Amino acid sequence: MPSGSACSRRMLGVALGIGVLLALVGCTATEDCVAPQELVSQLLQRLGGSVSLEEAANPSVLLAMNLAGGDSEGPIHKWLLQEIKEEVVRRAQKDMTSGQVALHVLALLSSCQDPQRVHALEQTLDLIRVLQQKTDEEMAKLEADGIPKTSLYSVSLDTLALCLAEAGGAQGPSVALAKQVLSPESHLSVDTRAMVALALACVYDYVELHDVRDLLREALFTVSNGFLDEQEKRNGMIGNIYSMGLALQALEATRKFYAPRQWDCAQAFSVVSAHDYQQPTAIAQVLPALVGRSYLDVAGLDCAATKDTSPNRQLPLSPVLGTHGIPRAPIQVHYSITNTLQGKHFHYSTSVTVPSGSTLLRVMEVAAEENPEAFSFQTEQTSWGAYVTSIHGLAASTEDRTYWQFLSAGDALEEGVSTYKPHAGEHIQAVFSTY
Ligand code: B12
Repeated sequence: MPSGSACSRRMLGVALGIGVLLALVGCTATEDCVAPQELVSQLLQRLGGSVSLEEAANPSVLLAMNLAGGDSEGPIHKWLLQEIKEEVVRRAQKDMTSGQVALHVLALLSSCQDPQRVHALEQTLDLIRVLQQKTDEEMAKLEADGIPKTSLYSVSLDTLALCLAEAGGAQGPSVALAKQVLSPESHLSVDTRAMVALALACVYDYVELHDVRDLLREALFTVSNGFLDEQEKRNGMIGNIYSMGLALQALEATRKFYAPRQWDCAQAFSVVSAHDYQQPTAIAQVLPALVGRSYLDVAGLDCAATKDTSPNRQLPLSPVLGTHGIPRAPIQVHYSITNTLQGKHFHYSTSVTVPSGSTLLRVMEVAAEENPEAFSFQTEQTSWGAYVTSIHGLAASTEDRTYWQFLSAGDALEEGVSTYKPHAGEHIQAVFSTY
């Protein structure tokens, strides 16, 4: 783990609230970008507490714990690692997307495991081979149709994982990704550009062909300077609060591509530390950046020190925090669903009453209880919470690149339905859209 900078140690001495701590940051961009240990420990603890025996193991969580220096001999680590190995042996070939396979590869590498030989359930799997096959399928579709099978974000994850595992097959996709970020027609999100930058920064160090190196350097220069410009213009913010983790990791990993320009990391850190991240995946994306690391550091972890011992099943279960017994005032939320994209068009509106502090998911459930004909819907559990797959019988499709988008007063929500809490009188729209 990198040693704390002089500035973070100075701040630690001042025992104040976390937000205030970082507001006091007097660090300059020349000092290490490391957040106060207190903030890091709090987020690590929250991450550990999120791990539950009832839910699927989240590879991003294991990856972040390993990068942020959590106790790799602890029961949570061991349980996550064992579950992740079993999960890939069971599911990788059959029903994981390329990006999910890549995330599992990163998690295994960060735990000093060889992804080419994953032993679990009395089987051995070459997960790199699976990743190469799935990446080939993404690339075939990208070359034929101009869009990958899943998303450019996933293709970037694939490229990063292949590169960090020092397996073949990262260079082709890296060239395609570089062209995408340089194309004036492509409007990639901050999250996607950040993941592209991480992948390209890894591949860059292995490439010998001058043309390819030049292309990657130009793409990395463009993405990183774009982030620095946006941070300057928007007072520290790059994208939204949930893209900050990956954007900061990318700025950490691409320093040589924007040098001699400097990064005011203290300004960016003050934005993320003022936010109270709750979702495990959100914490997992921001934590590496807060300890001055990025996913690229998976390759440099000290694996000699790690022993492979059998998993300890005594996982302390996270306490379930409830709000039982606290009466909450009822609020009214307006909710509408619209499809003018596909098949028979429809539009339904309703107003529902829920206790204040309820999630949008609760609003949708009440609407569906009151009028199932119109408002019934389906969700799938993902690492970011409940993803709405279908409303009024109309299902999103990866094939057609359609999804149910959620908006409030015309602006896309920055959180999903199981996290977002509408306020009294708010108008929430679900609109069937393309991406
Ligand atoms: C690609 C992407 C999408 C695609 C996914 C489809 C596809 N085929 O790829 C589309 C465009 C459909 C999408 C939709 C939404 N997204 Co999105 N998405 C991403 C992105 C860029 C990458 C996800 C990914 O591929 N991960 C890698 C794979 C391997 O992991 P995975 O777990 O299998 O990924 C799946 C889930 O993440 C799921 N998913 C994608 N977005 C969201 C959002 C929520 C709330 C949930 C529960 C699931 C989910 O789709 C992925 C592919 O199957 C992330 C960025 C990030 N920082 O993670 C944002 C991100 C996860 N999305 C976000 C949001 C807010 C949304 C929307 C709620 C936006 C809206 N206003 O409607 C909707 C979801 C609405 C719904 N129906 O429930 C936020 C979530 C923040 C939060 N705190 O919850 C992120 C972090 C972007 C951001 N910085 O704001 N998204």
